[in-house]
Amino acid sequence: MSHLIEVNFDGLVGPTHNYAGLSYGNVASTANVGSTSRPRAAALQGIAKMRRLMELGAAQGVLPPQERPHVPTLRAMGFNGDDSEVVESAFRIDPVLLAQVSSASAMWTANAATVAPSTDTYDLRTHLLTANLVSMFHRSIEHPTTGRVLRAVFNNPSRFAVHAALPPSPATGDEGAANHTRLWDDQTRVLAKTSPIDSPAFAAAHVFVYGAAANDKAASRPARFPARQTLEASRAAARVLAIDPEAAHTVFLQQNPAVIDAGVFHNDVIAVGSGRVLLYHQQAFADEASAIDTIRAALPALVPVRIGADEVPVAAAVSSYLFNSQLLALAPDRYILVAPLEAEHDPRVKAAVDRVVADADNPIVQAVYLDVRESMRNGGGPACLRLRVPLSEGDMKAVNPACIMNERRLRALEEWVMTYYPEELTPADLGDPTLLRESRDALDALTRPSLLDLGSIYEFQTR
Ligand code: SUG
Repeated sequence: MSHLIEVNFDGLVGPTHNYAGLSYGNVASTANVGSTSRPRAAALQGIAKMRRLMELGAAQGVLPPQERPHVPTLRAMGFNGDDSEVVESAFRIDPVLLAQVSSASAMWTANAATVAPSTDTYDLRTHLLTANLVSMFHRSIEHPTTGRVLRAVFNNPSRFAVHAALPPSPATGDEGAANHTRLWDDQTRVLAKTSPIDSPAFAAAHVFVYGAAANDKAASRPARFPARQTLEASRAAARVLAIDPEAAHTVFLQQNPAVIDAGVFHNDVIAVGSGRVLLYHQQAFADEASAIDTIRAALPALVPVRIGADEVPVAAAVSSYLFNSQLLALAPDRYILVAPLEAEHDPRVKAAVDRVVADADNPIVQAVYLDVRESMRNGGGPACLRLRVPLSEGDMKAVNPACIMNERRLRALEEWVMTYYPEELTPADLGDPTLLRESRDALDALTRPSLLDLGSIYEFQTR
């Protein structure tokens, strides 16, 4: 049994949550472009999800939204005047740019960073690598603030190393934990590592899944949609996280290029793993048999749970987001799958989940379905909304306590949402400087000691 507690840090949906069709290759984002969004409902759905996870026995943290519209980016793109003028003229002259700097995309914290816990690293610290998200402009502007947020939450450098994003380039696209799965044998008691000079002693496997090897021009790659995670970035991530990329417990697997072209823009849209279980679709990997063999060599206790293409076609996996579920390894014989409502509503998908829950050869004993519809309409399911950070008891004490949730804090966040969030947003609303002012008021209140106690993490707070 591991002595780590896995804390899910969910991203709070921001007040400018909208559907701008910004993510080419993300089917839901493209399909819902221009429709009216409901930021208040979106944020409340996110908070209700956190409450439900806590009821199931999971530890829950939170990460704040980002300043949107992001005026510093508009200025860098040549818009001048006071902040209201900057927003108004961007709306008139380049509404696509304004939409890009207005997205609440930081809510999908599975893309915020990649994490290696203190048991697995050379220096006994928890390492977090901020993701550069270079493949989509609207997401590439997140990482400087994300870095400040992570430093304000994991604010003890003797326990946590928060790394700046990898240098941005087409060959170094890094999308964070959405393409990284840590598996461990939860049936074995693991002793804490005591010396920083030991090799990482923990019996955990780190599975990095990449879309393409960018520098190998002969390698296979998707034909239609971008491969957002590169092998080069995954290997660099392992080095930065202080786990050995050459060691047997660190594996790099190629995603099946055909499923990227079918709308699987991250591995967490086609596979989810936790503890010793990997739930995956038959077509998730470029080479299924060798992928499973490689992971088993890294973690002999592996329990692969395979969903066949005849049971759930890839298109149904994408529309239902079955694999974007959270898999909670609550005890060696008690795993719970937390899936989006859309998975319950597709009869084939629901039947596959029922089959997995009934099967005695895996420890998944229950499925819970959640309504995160506002996020789903932009291609973000339950697993996208959370960053997993496994923490020892000592690490846990070093985390900014205001960001660890309890019922009182959830209620305070709900009140805050009700005070500041618009009920509805249309594309035209993004050009209204009132939205900018109200969003800043909301974020300023959120960073205060009475809520998340983060200090000044936004540019508007330090200018
Ligand atoms: O990067 N959607 C996000 C969804 C991220 C989901 N995350 C994981 N699978 N881990 C993206 O494509 C859409 C925004 C818009 O179109 O308005 C967007 O950014």
